[in-house]
Amino acid sequence: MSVVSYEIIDGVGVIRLNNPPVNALSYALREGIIDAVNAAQADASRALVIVCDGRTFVAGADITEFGKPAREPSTTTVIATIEQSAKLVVAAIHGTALGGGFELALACHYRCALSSAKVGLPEVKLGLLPGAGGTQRAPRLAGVDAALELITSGNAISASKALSLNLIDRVVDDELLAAAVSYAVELADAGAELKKVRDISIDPATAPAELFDKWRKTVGKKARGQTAPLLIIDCVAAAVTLPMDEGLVQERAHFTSCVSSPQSAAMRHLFFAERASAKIKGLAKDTAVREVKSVGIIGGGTMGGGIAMNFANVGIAVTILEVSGEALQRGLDLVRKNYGITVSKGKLSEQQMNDCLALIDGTTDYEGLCDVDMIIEAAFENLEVKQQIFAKLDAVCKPGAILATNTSYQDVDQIAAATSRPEDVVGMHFFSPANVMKLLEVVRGEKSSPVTVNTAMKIAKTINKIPALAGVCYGFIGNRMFRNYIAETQRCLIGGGTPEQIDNAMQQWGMAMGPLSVNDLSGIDISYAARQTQTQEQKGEPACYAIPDALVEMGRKGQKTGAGYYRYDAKTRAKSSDPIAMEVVEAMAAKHGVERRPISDEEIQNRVIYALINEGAKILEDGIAQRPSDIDVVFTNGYAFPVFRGGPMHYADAVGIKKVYDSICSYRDQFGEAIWKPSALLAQLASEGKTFNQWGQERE
Ligand code: 3H9
Repeated sequence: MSVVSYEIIDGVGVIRLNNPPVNALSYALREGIIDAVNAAQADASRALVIVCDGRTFVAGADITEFGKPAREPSTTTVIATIEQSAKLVVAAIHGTALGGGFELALACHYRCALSSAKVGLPEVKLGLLPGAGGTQRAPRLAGVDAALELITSGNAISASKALSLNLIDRVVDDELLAAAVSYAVELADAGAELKKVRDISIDPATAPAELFDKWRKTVGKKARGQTAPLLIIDCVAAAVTLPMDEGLVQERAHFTSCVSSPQSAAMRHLFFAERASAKIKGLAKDTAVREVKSVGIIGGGTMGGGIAMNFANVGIAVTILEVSGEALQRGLDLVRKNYGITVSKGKLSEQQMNDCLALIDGTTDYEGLCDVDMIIEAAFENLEVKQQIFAKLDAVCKPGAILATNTSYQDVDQIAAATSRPEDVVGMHFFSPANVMKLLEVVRGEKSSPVTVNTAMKIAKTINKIPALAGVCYGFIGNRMFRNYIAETQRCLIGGGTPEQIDNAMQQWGMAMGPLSVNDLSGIDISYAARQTQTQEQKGEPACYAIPDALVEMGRKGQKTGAGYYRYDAKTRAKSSDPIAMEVVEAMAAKHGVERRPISDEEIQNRVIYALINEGAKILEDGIAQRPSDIDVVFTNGYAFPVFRGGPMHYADAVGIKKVYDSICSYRDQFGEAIWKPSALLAQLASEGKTFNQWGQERE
């Protein structure tokens, strides 16, 4: 079937696009649109409507075509053809008009949308900028400030918001095609002009230099290290000062440089990785998904409360179980407080907050959970405690209820063994703050049934999380790797670095915060407490935890005590370096026989990131992660790994596997095999000249 069809309805030529799943502007669609618009010029139609079949209006350029040789007609040619049509063209938008799709709509003379539709220019999330006129047309319609918000955030906006910004002209509630056709008839009857956005000029007084400076500062902070956002600002500035065609030339030049940049390659990799990670390899197509209409949460602490919010936000009823009425009240109060903060930021209405709160209930009795469809245990991180809880759940929960644990380290199989139905048990590991962080690590136990795992993976999408499937091991994917990241940070610290140097080096590299500042923020005492229950093997070598142990034992638990690796001002929380912390570092180095030496920023960056990569490769060898790209999804969505580096495994591919492997071998020679044992998979790929990506593709 052709991807573009054409018929005349009530005198209006309807160009219908049908390129599943999201009507991406692939070659066939581009060619079809041009042919249809050109052919319609000579027929009896009075005006044209462009409408899409399926779930959405055009969702943008076909991302799979980037990096391949360009093929005419380009999206730019499609857009020029539409804009130059001698017959008036109306875009009829449903679903999401995104990127090149919204740019196509902006080239139409009028735009009509369903009230449920959304529009946006998300290219920045792919390390790109709108390359088909978006940076020139959006500010001409919406003004510079609103356009910069739209394009630098990449977030889609509702039809009503777009209407208020002049980005669309009419919003309708249903019957989109009929409404768009009658809109076109109405415009044709009135002899309406062919409104071309390019003809609008922007009053320079509305776009002073200070406005652009403000945006450069904001974007420089929010998207530190990324190239595209700053180029977007340059393009929008050009829309103010240059004629349209010159602005388009500048936009195209910047777009072209972004498309071929390593940053965009990394972010496009993540786009597909995030979709792949939701798929369970080898799962039979007809595997059922259990319905989840109600959820029980064990534990109303920060984690339990955050998890509860995810479900209430999408209309799923939640019952929180706590050990006492007092603890329960504290938990419910915390949830209320968190919603209140969201309301005060204007991100939620009072009504929406009340609707969510009405869905969250509490109990202190396990019997209160006898009817729920899914239980997520978020209790104290201790195997025995969790086993006791699961034995109780086994006794009260209805058959078929999914029994999930939010454990970050404990053995899911041993937890499942406390029940008579291990097939219903699964790990669902949320990341803190659980109502914000996008990642959900789903842990498949030895006996978890396909239906149980499938349900856990599917519910992730319902609650707007990105799932990644992991097998059972200490720390699963994320924390197993993160332990190596932290351990190497500690080796760099005790071996010669300072907290400032290490944090700056890692921040420069792209991490949102340096590892030691993160530790101060979350509390050094948390991992200290965890270590008290760990075996020596789990703890690793003493040099890796001697410094944090000493700091905690001095009462320096991080920001909450005003001191940790740094000192914090009691009022402003401003951070400053602290000679006492350095005394601890030096004393611990002496105690553990480590000779401190100057260490370069590059060495810190390489050692810390290569430690992650080496462990990631071992995780693949062990079959704990399904694919290399899943590891990238885990790290970028759960650990603030910079998206423009694409995740640890993509980064290894970008650096070159051989180079990473050789460096790891040299660290092994320097620091010993107990710490730096190169992964066998890494060695294999290095000798075969293959990337992780190729290795993963071969196994799909
Ligand atoms: C651009 O437009 C540049 C222009 O400025 C310049 C041009 C010169 N291409 O997300 P889903 C696939 S840049 C190719 O699960 P949903 C996706 O991989 C582009 N494939 O569905 C998945 O495949 P699979 C700017 C695409 O309903 C399947 O479609 N546009 C594209 O949850 C379903 O996707 C964007 O960045 C694409 N553009 O969400 C929008 N989009 O089934 C990107 C999707 O094999 N797309 N696929 O895993 C989206 O944000 C979401 O897909 C959307 C639907 C919201 C549309």
